[in-house]
Amino acid sequence: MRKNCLALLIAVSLTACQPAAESAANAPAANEAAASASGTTAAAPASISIPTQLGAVTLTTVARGMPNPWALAFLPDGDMLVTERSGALRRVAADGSVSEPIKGVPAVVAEGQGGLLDVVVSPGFASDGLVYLTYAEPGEGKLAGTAAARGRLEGDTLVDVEVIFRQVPKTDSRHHFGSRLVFHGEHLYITMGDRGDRPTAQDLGSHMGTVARIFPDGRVPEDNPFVGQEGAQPETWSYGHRNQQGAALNPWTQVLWTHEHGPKGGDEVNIPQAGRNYGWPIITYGINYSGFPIPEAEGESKEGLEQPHYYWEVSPGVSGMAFYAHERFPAWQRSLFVGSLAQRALIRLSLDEVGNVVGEERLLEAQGWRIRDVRVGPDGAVWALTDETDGRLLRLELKG
Ligand SMILES: [Ca+2]
Repeated sequence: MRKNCLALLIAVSLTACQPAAESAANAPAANEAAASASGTTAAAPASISIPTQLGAVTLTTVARGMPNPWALAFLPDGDMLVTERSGALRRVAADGSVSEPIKGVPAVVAEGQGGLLDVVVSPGFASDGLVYLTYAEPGEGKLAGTAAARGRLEGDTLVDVEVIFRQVPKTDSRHHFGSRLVFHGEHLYITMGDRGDRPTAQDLGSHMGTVARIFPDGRVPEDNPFVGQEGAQPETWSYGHRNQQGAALNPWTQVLWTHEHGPKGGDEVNIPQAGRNYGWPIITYGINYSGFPIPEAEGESKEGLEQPHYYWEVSPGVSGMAFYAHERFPAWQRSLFVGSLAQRALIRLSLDEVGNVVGEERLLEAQGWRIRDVRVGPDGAVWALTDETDGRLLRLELKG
């Protein structure tokens, strides 16, 4: 008894030394095997049961110890690829073991919000072995810009790496690099941010604040909306976006959905259509972090500018996006999962049959983790990454 009290006392005093969110994050993990900070790790997966609106969910920490993981992708052999913002691309096995960094990954500017960002595997990966990445690419001096590259994964190395897209111009900002990659038929979408320079989101001569649409080898589709327009970038599909860190193809309509960070308030879900202007910074539901209005803002709506499909008055700080269309958990059908960095939760939006948002639920609030990415795996589970120094790969499975 006395020993138990002493152990409890030590546990409480240790907890008290940590920030509130960290201690909340650590609480359910007390019985987990410790994981090393990097390199090859095989922590025994630890599961807990958490209550949700649709019943209990089994939450498993499959891997941890990855610093600030940014994106994950599933390989046909059951492994996953995970990017870390600092520049490492790792292979994570189903048992949670984490590989050394894969060689051949392009150099990145890992400063501010920059670094190694999204990863997706080619729809034809089984035969072409191609892996696609976005990242903050270094330029001359202090310049950096979002770029996309692809390479063939051979063992623990990316070979024949080629840059397929470069956001122009590069700037010395370390903000709002975006970005996500989404395959759609023969095309590839790339979502970006305004690089913290608001007016550029309205400048068709830059890729700032755009969704780009290219072929996977970097060629520009002739039917892109601004092809042939003088002074416009031909890759641009839509513009007037602020910072897009989430995108996915709606599996029921086969149309691209994206989300973007608002300023203080006004995070949005958009359904970007060819050539349309999504308004930033002319229209917004947010204000500056200073508490003052956005200088360029004229209000919440304006003729010729698109309204968001959905928006949050208080910003969750959205990152990662995944539709749920897998047959394994019917109760999750018609859900759209979105990670929240600022409000430290996994958001589940309920969609009706035409895609309107008819409900919103917050999962993982008790854990208090910043959620950077969310995907639905081939197993029908929902997978997520936490944006922490001791980043976790999570698996969520609905019971019953
Ligand atoms: Ca907008």
